Amino acid sequence: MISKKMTDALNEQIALEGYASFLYLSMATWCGNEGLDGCEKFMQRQSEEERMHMLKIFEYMSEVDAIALTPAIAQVPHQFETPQEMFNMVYKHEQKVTKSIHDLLKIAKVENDYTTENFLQWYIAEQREEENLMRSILDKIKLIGKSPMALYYIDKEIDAVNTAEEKATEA
Ligand code: OFO
Repeated sequence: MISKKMTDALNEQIALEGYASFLYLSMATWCGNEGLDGCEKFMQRQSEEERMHMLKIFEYMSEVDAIALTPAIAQVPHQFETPQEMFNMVYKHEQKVTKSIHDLLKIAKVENDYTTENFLQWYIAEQREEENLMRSILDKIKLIGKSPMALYYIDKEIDAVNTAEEKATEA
């Protein structure tokens, strides 16, 4: 059994992951409308992953006899200026999630809640990977610059990330 404080904090994390899933779905849709098919596919997969992160907490809470709450999701933005602005927003959101996971870990440590501490380790590693991925995408976008062909090349680069991730999943 976990504490009431930890239960509430995990429910907040569920809401954050759920928001990320909807935000990334909205971004995927925007990309699709802009003809950025590689980015659309990438953001769809990110959205699915966030849903999976949310569901993992549901499962964990059920295992430790705590009640997980299906969150109300605030309206997400639907319009983005450029892929760069959009990926910047993703990176910021991932940093927010990382901080929130670290805060959960602090609670677990204070409460000697070793079970939750162990559960959170997966998220710590995941956030490190995600932040690194978003940073490398932003670096590439910066390198490509603002030529008339920039959007085309950005989309091609993101599609190469899709292919690499698909291969990694298959392996
Ligand atoms: Fe689940 O927020 Fe990152 O990946």
